[in-house]
Amino acid sequence: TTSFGIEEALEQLGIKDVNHGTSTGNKWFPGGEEIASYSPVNGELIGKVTSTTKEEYEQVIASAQKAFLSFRAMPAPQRGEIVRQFGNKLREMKEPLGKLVSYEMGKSLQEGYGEVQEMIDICDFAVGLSRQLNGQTIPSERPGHVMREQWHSLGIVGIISAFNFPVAVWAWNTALAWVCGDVCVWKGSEKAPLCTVACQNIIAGVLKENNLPEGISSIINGDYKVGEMMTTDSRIPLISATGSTRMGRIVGAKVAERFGKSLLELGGNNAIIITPTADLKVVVPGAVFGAVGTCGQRCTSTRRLIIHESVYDKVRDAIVGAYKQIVIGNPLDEKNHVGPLIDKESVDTYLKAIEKAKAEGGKVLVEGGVLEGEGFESGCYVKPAIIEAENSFKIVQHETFAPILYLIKYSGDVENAIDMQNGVAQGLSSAIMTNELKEAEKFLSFAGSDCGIANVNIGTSGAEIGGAFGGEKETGGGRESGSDAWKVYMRRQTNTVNYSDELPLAQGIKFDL
Ligand code: UN1
Repeated sequence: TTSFGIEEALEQLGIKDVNHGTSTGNKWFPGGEEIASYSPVNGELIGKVTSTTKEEYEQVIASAQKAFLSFRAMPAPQRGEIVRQFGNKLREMKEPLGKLVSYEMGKSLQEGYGEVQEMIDICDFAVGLSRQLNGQTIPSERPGHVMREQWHSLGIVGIISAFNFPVAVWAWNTALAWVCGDVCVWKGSEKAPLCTVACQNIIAGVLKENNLPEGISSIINGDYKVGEMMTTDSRIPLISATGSTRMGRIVGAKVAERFGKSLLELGGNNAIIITPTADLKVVVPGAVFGAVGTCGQRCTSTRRLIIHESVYDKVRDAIVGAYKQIVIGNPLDEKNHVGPLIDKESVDTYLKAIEKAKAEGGKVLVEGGVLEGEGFESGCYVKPAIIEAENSFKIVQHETFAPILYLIKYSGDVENAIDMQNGVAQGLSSAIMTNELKEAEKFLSFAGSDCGIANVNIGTSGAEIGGAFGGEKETGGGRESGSDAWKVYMRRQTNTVNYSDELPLAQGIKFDL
């Protein structure tokens, strides 16, 4: 731990050996059971976080309900000013927070910094948005009447996030929710609980400097039972949940049962279609970063390459060749491209997936396996694998959160590739590599990719915050981040005002007394 400035980063972020895992801002609650956080980088204990008790949860919600009443009354641009200050604090803390992300979660330091950069970017976006929460005016069919639409603050937003983006997903939700006048309760991943505490420390400073009450930003910690307190709680009008399809299916049903809104950001099974005119200079880095970046643990990770038979051998050889250049090791060391998987359970899932692919007839082109020896003591470092497969294999249809890339051949027209691309249960991200205008436009048309994200000549991962982020089918249908994703954090109200002396009814209905 002493190397790479980790001790220093933990100190700057206010992380202790045992941290309280429940907070309403500047107030912290002692909590119950401890959750230990071990680094997948070296297997060392980083610290512990106490989990939230039922009584503490009740206090958190009471505090959030109270804060909402004053926060929603604050003009939106003033709330934007708070988010602006938050973004500035993140700029100051980019280095320690990026390091903690890398150390606790295992992604490369560059990607750790990139994740904090996404937080900064969404803050900037939200500041501008705080002056643009515009409604529409609508022509009324009745004389002397006006219609308009207003966007009002929604209330408490419950955020459930995953280990793979342990800080950015929180910011995508909170930065928008706060300018919208909502208050947030966040349950971060129990696999990266120190990231949650570090983020809360950062926002707590901003809230204190502005004399804002407790309850605007709260964190809770624990396993799924703590998450369930939120999903079944009708005091929380919106639950934004990022994670597996398995989790989303449960969360979505629980929230729907009480008529809450949910924003679901679930699994992907993202493919790149590589056509005969694809430019290898673009294909290789796009596909390789997509497949091995974050050790294959992004929901946007590239899982499948659908390659035209006429260029198959050439593309395969180039990708296999590029895999030979990949350096695996401590993600804090910037000479390494790929760090560890999050934990041994993930390693197990990865190994099993390779076995399943082989059993179904897959041909291994780049051998996987677990790395051992010096520097790999945590047991979480694996080799990115490439397997030649069929789209119909059960394992190919499944999202394995690990660096396994399936190569699939297509023949004939691009429509055949699009069918394969769409022929999975998930619908998050997709891409086509082509210099043919017609192929690109077909891919982007209504009859093309069925995903929430469809790219041309770039890979499937690494989306900018300015666009709406999310996907269809088993990905859950939610959209967060840019575009008009803010609308889900507000309630829409339609107003009709009569400024005439008569009371004409809509649809021309006569009702004479
Ligand atoms: C995720 O993996 O949960 O597009 C989010 C990307 C990142 C976000 C990924 N901007 O890869």
